[in-house]
Amino acid sequence: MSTDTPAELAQKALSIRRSIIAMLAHAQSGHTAGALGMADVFAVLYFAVANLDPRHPDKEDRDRILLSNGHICPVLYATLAEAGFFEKKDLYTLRQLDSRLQGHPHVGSLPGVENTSGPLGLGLSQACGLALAFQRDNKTNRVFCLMSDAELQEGQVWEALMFAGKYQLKQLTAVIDRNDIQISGSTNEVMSLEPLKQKLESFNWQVLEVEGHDFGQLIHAFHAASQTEYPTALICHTVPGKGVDFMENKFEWHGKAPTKEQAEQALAQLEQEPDD
Ligand SMILES: Cc1ncc(C[n+]2csc(CCOP(=O)(O)OP(=O)(O)O)c2C)c(N)n1
Ligand SMILES: [Mg+2]
Repeated sequence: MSTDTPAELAQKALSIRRSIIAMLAHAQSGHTAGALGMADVFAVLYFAVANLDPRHPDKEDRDRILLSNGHICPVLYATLAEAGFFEKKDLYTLRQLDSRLQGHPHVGSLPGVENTSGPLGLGLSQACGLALAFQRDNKTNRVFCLMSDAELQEGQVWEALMFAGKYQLKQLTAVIDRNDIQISGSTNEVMSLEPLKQKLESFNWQVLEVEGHDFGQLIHAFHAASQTEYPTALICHTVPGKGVDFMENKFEWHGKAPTKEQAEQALAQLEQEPDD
């Protein structure tokens, strides 16, 4: 959308994290850890990488950002509001009956929402379809598919990986939140994914690994993804609950919203300017 500096991106991410806490505390339900953990990746993707225009959310040449792990939609909604796709006050309708901001996103409900998700494992197949269509139409639109790590335990993901490798869907970037948590514990313990990089490479993907809170690394990796003949998997090592000390790296915050008191503590911690 623009070319914000790392310091500006850090400010955007901080604001996104504050919105996530505020909306979840207001709703008193929803998913906190993954949403906070991916705020930096979302800031980079929406504000420094993707071709999008919030005033023209349906413009044809836009890049497509799909959220496959729909449960972290508070970070999607907060980012879209931050970018001006809709008003920030609407964030307080999260999970209300008839709201446009449901607990899992559905396409057509809100400007900027490109796919329906909730059942894990489907988004990469949706993204493959879009990327193949762009390839066949000789269009340059990029397709980004945001995914979680435990989602890779779904068989359909590997069918999509195989498909993208076969058709060399170079416009496709899978952005994997490698936070090593899922509902019931550590992803590595519940069902290990390793060696993940080698597995993805063996499906004919370019695989890049980055620290998911390092704006420079993220910008560089998204650029590298645009320079290859292969689909790219971007493994982002993130800290679930990032920015709030009592939430960080705790799988218990996967699907829990903060109480009013916890939200106040969290917002106090999210006031300082992040180091960059
Ligand atoms: C097909 C399917 N099975 C089960 C679920 C229930 N579920 C929601 S999130 C989740 C896994 C959480 O792990 P991860 O996706 O890594 O999310 P994180 O905690 O890192 O945000 C599960 C099993 C689902 N949404 N879809
Ligand atoms: Mg996870």
